[in-house]
Amino acid sequence: MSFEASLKQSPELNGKPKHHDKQGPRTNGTTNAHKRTALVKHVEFFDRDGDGIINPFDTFIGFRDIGFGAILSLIAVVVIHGAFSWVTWGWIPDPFFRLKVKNMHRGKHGSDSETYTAEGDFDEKRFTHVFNRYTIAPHTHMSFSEGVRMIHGQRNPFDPFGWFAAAFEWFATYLMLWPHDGRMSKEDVRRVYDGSIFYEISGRSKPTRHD
Ligand SMILES: [Ca+2]
Repeated sequence: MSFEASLKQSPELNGKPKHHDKQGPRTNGTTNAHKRTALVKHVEFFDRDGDGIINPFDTFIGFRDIGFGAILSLIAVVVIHGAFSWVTWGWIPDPFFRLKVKNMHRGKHGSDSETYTAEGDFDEKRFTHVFNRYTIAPHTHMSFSEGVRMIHGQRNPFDPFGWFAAAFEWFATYLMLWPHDGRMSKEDVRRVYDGSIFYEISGRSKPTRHD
């Protein structure tokens, strides 16, 4: 939801985010089996039976559970499974447009905030940097128009898919949170990244999995 290129000009964060600051080196682009990334936790909410696979109906139910209407939930299914099934599934595309949780980091697209690293970890420093850049002091909340400026500012050139995906994720986040004063709190946005807010909104209990 991603939910964000002027930042590329930032001297502090010029180039790729530092992925290995805290977690140590990774050997390749696959998810570490012993550590669930923020991105995995974000999408696990939709994998109701915990088998690591999300089918389109799971996504529909998940969106309904976090407050979206039937039509918007259906649009989300088409967008998410249409865009990401083939990148997460493997060499042969899945005819049922299912998603594999462990490969969701392959769906990371351009023009986003780069708060998720390439491996799907949450980059706290990056998150705060982006949030502070597009919000007014004391940088505790983000308004709708600030979010729009962020999406606009984070665009990579010639990346229409990324533009669309980032806008889709951001608008979905705003719609889900639907803040009464029109301003999303930083903490709520952070909890979207690791999916914890999905459980709160839906009233669903969190599965007992080891972090
Ligand atoms: Ca499943």
